[in-house]
Amino acid sequence: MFKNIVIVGTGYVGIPVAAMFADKGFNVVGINRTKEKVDLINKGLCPIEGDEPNLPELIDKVVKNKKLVATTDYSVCKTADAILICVETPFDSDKWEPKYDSLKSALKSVAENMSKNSLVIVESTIAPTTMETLVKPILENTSKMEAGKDFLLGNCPERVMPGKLLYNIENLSRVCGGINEETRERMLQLYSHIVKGELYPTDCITAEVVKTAENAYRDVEIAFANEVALICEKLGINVYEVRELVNKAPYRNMHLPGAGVGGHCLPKDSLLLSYGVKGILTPELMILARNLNKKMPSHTAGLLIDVMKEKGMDVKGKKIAVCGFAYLENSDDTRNTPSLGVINSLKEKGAIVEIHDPFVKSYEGLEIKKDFYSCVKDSDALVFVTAHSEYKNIDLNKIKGTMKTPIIIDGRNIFDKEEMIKRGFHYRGVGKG
Ligand code: SAJ
Repeated sequence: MFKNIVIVGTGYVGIPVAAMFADKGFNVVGINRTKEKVDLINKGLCPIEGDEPNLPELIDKVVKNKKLVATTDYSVCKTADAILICVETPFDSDKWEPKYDSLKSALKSVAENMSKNSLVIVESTIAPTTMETLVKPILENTSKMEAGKDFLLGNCPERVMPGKLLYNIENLSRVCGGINEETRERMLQLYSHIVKGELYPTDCITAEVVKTAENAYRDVEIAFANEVALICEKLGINVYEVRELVNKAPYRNMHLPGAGVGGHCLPKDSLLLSYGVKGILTPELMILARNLNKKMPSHTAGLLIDVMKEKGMDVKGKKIAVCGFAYLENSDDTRNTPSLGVINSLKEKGAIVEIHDPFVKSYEGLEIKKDFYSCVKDSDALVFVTAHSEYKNIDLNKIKGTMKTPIIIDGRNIFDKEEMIKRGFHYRGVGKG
């Protein structure tokens, strides 16, 4: 039924799914617009950063056995039985619209080359109605073929997470939104080769809403935890104790408050969902939640400014070490990292900010230090924004001895307040009054 598969976009979503289909014996071609990435893959190397268990080995294996090849050339779509589109779909919050440039360009190039009876599937996260109002028209108008008749069209949203790319694709359930019954059947046949999780057939718009809603839901849950954290700060209690006891109640699952919400999904998916009803409905809760989560980095920086004010100090000219730049613990992924918000808030007040992260190599010209204790030396304060495991085992006596002033701001409940005060630190934690 399927022999040749083309994956458009070989990033966090495309490269693991390409390697998995290749490992199942399909002839897979990965299309990427940058020759560097294409060359990397054709050498059997993984084109993405970060620790991805088994992915580098799998890519090496399937490239060696010639089941996976990379190219910049879309003509390979001519012989494709299935074409999966896995390109980025960021959201421009200034213009309040998705940035579909990569998606449009990929769709046009696919349509110029694809053959009759191919199955085209969009795995990228898209706003509801995008399949009907953008994807289908571009494919039909460019290919002069009719979706659902001359070729099949579906939306199967990805559910990957950095650090668990292969695991998530293999084990999580997937929603297969097809334009008609035949498409849904073909999608289930295709994905059953690599997905052990349940495959749920539905229509395209339902699949679009499920994907954006599942992440909007998580963003709202985190925002609720952050709001309770702000309340606890004012009441002088510990939100993490509150959270633990709340979650003793049945059907409760209060999330973790913290220094902010980063990543490639949560910061944009509620905006994509609300964009799907632009002009007909203005969702309130999820936009309020998004705005609250966006304020957490500056709130975390504010905790430092407040504690310095209490000590008669001004953050201006002070050396502040921001610990953790990745958006997620023990990861090097920096997309939409809350740390940038903390750093910019402190720099705006004149602070001299140094950045430490054990995993992140570099970021747009910012120097990211690798040696924690040298970063701490002579600092006026440490601000912990990412809960990297390394931070849980630091030598507190050593850092107290080398810091100029022992101020610690804890954005991820890494430390125990009472313990830190006992050791002579001036300590503030998000959600800890
Ligand atoms: N965060 C909190 N409090 C929480 C959980 C997360 O502040 O209780 C913050 C994290 O520090 C991070 C951000 O939110 O900055 C995102 O964390 P995440 O655990 O949601 O990680 P992501 O962004 O990689 O989320 C992805 C999503 N998966 C997909 O979109 C396919 C999300 O829906 C999943 O729930 C998550 O992976 C996962 O747990 O697998």
